[in-house]
Amino acid sequence: MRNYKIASIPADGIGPEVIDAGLAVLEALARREGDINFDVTHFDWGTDYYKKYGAMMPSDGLAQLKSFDAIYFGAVGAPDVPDHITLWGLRLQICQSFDQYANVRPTKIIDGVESPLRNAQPGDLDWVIVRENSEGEYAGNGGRVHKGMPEEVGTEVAIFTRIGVERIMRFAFELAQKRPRKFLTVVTKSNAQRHGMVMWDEIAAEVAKDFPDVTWDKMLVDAMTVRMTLDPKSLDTIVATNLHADILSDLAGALAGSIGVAPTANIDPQRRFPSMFEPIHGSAFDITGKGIANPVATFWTACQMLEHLGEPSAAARLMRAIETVTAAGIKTPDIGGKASTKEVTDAMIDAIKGSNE
Ligand code: GGG
Repeated sequence: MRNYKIASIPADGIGPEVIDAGLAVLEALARREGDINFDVTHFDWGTDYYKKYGAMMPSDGLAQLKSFDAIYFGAVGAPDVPDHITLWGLRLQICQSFDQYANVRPTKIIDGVESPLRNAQPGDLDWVIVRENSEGEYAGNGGRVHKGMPEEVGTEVAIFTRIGVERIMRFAFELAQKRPRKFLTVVTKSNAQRHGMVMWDEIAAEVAKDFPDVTWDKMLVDAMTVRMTLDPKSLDTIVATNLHADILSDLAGALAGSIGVAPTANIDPQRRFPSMFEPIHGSAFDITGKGIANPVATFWTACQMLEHLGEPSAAARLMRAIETVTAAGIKTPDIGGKASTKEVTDAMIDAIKGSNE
């Protein structure tokens, strides 16, 4: 029996609803596989914890997480606490402290889910966006002086380091190399941002020399939104800065049908720390407690987690179950269905139980 220690942090809003669904499906998957087991520990960290204790997680939180094989994360953010406090206090704290510098965001049109793009079919849009996840616009470098005065100044300084850019570029080229099309698009804004972004372009060209079998091109981020919308088939693997990729991946999720199906993996490729798996979507307080949160992104990120743990066949079984359920029309309202979170989850469990070897 292969045993995996999973830290579950559902956190805020619909996070607990989708993580409950994800854990129920993982349990069914473990039973179906027969030789894997998930040993899950729950952490009640998040905004409710913050309201009680003044911090999003305890001061030894990272030490508590360090020995886990993976972290299964829900969503962070609440309407009554500023977003920069909740985000930096938990999600970014974990990503940055555990040097999860590669954020991997696959997007495709899955069976039974309709893209808002006219005539787009499954296969027409099949991308992986690699988001630099440790620095750039999220370096946390900046400050405010003369608060509230007319002469107030606020700075938010993006930091790009050669080490940071080179390692994400190498990761992206390696990922592109493993995909059938072996094609990478490097996104920057190096016309207007003439320092760090020009360095990105230069490092891309240097790293590309080590990957002669990977074809690559460059796009400015504004033009990239047009290409994603009008020519989705022309893209495959994409690498971009922390902020650019954050924005592009929301667009990608929407073009594939809904942000509710879009997964993300925060990876430490060197495996010094646990990696963290979550839906891209946030806490969605507008639908919290209504029982209609789409759990598909949380199931799909569990596939990413299984691949990271070295369980590709279990990951493939789970992905097949997702597409069986969506193809059968068992879908939440955000992707045009009428099913509840529980009905989708129950259908997933049945699909896993009934799946072939
Ligand atoms: N599950 C993802 C999540 O909770 N995201 C919250 C959020 O606001 N993220 C902002 C960001 O990652 O840039």
